[in-house]
Amino acid sequence: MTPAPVSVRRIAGHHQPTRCGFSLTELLVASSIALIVMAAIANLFGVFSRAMSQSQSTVDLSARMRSAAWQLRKDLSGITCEVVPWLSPEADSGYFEVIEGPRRDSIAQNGSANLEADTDDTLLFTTRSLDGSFVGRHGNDAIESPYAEIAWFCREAADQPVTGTKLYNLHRRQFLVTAYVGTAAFIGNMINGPLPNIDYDLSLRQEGNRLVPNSLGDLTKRENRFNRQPNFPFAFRVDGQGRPPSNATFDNTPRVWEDVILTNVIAFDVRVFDPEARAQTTATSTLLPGDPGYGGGNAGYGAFVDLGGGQGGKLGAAISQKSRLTLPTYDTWSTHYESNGLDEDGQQGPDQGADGIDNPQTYETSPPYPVRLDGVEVRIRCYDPTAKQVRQITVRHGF
Ligand SMILES: [Ca+2]
Ligand SMILES: [Ca+2]
Ligand SMILES: [Ca+2]
Ligand SMILES: [Ca+2]
Repeated sequence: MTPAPVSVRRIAGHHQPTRCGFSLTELLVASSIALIVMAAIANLFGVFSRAMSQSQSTVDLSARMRSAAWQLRKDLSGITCEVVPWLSPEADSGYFEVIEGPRRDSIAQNGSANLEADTDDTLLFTTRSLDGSFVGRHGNDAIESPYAEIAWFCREAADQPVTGTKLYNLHRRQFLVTAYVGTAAFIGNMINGPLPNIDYDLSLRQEGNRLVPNSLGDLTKRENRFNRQPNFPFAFRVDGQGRPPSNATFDNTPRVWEDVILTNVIAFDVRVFDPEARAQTTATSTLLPGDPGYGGGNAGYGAFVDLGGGQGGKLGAAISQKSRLTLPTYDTWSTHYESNGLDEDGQQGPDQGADGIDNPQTYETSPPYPVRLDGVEVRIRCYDPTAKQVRQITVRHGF
């Protein structure tokens, strides 16, 4: 069998009309469609990149907050002293101090756009490094010590990226406590009084025109600690806004930012554990002293509270007048005020309590709260202007 021949059909004399281009209408429609598609894609990319940068900034902020909290936990774990007043300088055990500024955590939530809460607390203490030594600068050299005096506090940031919410930088100053004794650099031409010297990461006190390195025992005495006023009770120096002054930081120096451990801070709230403070149970929630809406306790005892916050327990009460301090402060204090030959209370001559009878009632000074401290809680809260989110991390430490 032979295959059937393929028949080819030709249309003779008939030509298809040829097209040389598109009509104007077609072009307009096509380019409009292209524009709409491109706009949609661009929009999609915008959404993606916005979401990306938001989640990235959230991740960054969380990581930075975790790292700051880790440092704070490490510092608190190494505290060199028993947190029980009175401490004797001879015991060479350092100190622990909390200063509660007047701002409260509940301030932020009174229907205000400003999320700034308790940003005026200060935490100061001596600590031992649990992994190796602290390293600091001594001129152009590095020095090391297992001990350091540490200060944590906030200062308003110079640049405010958002309007309506005030952001703070959290500073951590670190001064090595070491038996390193004077070179010529320590004599004569050095810092005077409260100005921190940016070339020396040492805890120093001034004696005449000399700067002398502090031991832990020296730091038990309030007058030798970081950033002090010159007279008893040697309060921590603050500026007109109640903040540590800028010269307590590396701001305005070549070492600016070296002491900033966290930015975008809206709360650095230090609280103390008060075994007598009471929770308040309502129909819907349990409120602790310092929470917005707290109106007095009716439930379990024991809570972290603002010092002097008036919540009923010993640590919520007013500070001892004999401490002569004005801000609620917890301090391990020093026994030497009772035997230093100075008349701190201006009554009955110097050291009237040091008559051989160990009775604190007769002493001329007193720790602001003459009770043991069981623990502290620090709430650090940050605002992320990119993601418009607030994050909080809480560090608790028991003594
Ligand atoms: Ca406060
Ligand atoms: Ca507080
Ligand atoms: Ca005295
Ligand atoms: Ca006296």
